[in-house]
Amino acid sequence: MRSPTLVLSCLAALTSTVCAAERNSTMPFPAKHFVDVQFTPPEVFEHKNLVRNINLDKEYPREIINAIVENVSQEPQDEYWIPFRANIIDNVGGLEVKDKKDPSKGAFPYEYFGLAPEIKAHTEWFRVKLPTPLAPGSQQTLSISYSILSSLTPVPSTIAQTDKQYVRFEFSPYAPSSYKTHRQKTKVKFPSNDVPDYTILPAPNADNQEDPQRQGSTFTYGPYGEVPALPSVPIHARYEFTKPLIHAERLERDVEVSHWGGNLATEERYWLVNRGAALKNHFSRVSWQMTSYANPATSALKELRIPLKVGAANAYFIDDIGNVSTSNFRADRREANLALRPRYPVFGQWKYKFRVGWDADLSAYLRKLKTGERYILKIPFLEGPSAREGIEYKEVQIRVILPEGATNINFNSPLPIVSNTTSLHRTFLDTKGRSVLTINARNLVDDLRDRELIVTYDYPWTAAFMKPLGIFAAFLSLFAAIYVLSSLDVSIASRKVKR
Ligand SMILES: *[C@@H]1O[C@H](CO)[C@@H](O)[C@H](O)[C@H]1NC(C)=O
Ligand SMILES: *[C@@H]1O[C@H](CO)[C@@H](O)[C@H](O)[C@H]1NC(C)=O
Ligand SMILES: *[C@@H]1O[C@H](CO)[C@@H](O)[C@H](O)[C@H]1NC(C)=O
Ligand SMILES: CC(=O)N[C@H]1CO[C@H](CO)[C@@H](O)[C@@H]1O
Repeated sequence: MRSPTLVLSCLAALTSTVCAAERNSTMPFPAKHFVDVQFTPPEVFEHKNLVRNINLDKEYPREIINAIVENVSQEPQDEYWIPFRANIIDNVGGLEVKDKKDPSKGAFPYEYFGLAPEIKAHTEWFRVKLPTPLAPGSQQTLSISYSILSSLTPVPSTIAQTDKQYVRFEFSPYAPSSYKTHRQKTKVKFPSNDVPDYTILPAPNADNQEDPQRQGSTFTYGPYGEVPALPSVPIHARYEFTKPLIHAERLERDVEVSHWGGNLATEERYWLVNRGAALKNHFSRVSWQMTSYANPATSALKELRIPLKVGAANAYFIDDIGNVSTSNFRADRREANLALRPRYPVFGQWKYKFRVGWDADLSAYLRKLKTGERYILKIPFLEGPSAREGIEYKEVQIRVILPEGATNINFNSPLPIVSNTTSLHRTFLDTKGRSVLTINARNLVDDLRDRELIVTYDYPWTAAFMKPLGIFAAFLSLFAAIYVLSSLDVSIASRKVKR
């Protein structure tokens, strides 16, 4: 059985948005500061040395840049600008800038700067605020990491059912930089040695060798000597990636807290698309079944595994047709794993829409503060599937549905968010309605699934009685109505008898 409150709210009305699985695609865009067309960041820094690693194991290339930054101006500086091509910046996810030598300081805050949409921009920026200004002449080593979503294109764009899939990735041999860089190199780690096509630069690297240098599945572009700010040299590589490119256009995640039932109910609704190469011919189930025993690499999505926290129970998996029985939920004292097998393998360009849900013991997530009536709720920001090939999320909406009477709601997000609202959500038998914290985020990846969202709120003990009282009142009026109706019936019947 699901939590009593969720069942009630689902029964309540088909209009209830807790249960409605309709997609609402309008998503607020991250706040952008507008700059002038001629704008370029002041060149107050230089990179003394820079090493950039691009990892292509997953469907979203992950980049880590380690740069020794020096202030070459006369003043202390605390604004570090990172440029991206305008068509890429919208797909940059999970950007984090830290002090490489002191990661405990945490990620530095940043803001997005660009041109008005009607101007065709070439470059836009993130402006990172350093917590302590860098004194003139002094150095700091920054570690900049991010993923680029939707950046792999299958080439060829159509393949046969059992073919290998190849993808093309466009990048630059130079790190994105608003500043002069004295020495740098870019290491690209491919998922395998099967890289049939890649750019060989016309000039040798700074060590007078061919550029790039190949070593197994790792290619090194550079080292390079001095490179000016905002370098632009597009290069590409095409490599084997016979795995699905799982892209969630949207994820809606509802987490409902029920003090009364001691339950934490989660429901997640997914709109997935496989961005891989389309099938050249019709899908053949016979050939699929014949080859599936050998479990060959495939560009189709066969299964999604969701590792849940120990204690998860009552899992369900429903798609457009209904309950999907080919799923498997294994839960014991050590693990809780939900394996979702869609009804059909999801090949390139196919979509799959479904929802999953489960219950958990609230006490594992909620703590009451010693003083007052304040509670702390710690839940994963993202809890969906974990896949070796990666899963990317364009739009994510998280709704934390708190009990009726919860007030003074605050939260601490482990990831940058786009917007947040707190509103009242009324369901069946609610008197005032429950407080709902809604958080919108974009460009997330499954790598970030262990981050914790912390929500704090006041919940006076009197509020806990509102619910049973409300139900009591509702039943009372229901009985009163039945009584009135039945007495009406009696009178009609008795009149009939008289005739
Ligand atoms: C969809 O978004 C619009 C605009 O933000 C809002 O008015 C509407 O209520 C939303 N619909 C649902 C089902 O959430
Ligand atoms: C859905 O499937 C599960 C597991 O097979 C089953 O226990 C449950 O009763 C089914 N629910 C519905 C509504 O068919
Ligand atoms: C949440 O929204 C409010 C109002 O729009 C805003 O002031 C606040 O900074 C937001 N919080 C976060 C963490 O973004
Ligand atoms: C005021 C000051 O010390 N500025 C220094 C900033 O950094 C450059 C390069 O190291 C020095 O040449 C400046 O003297």
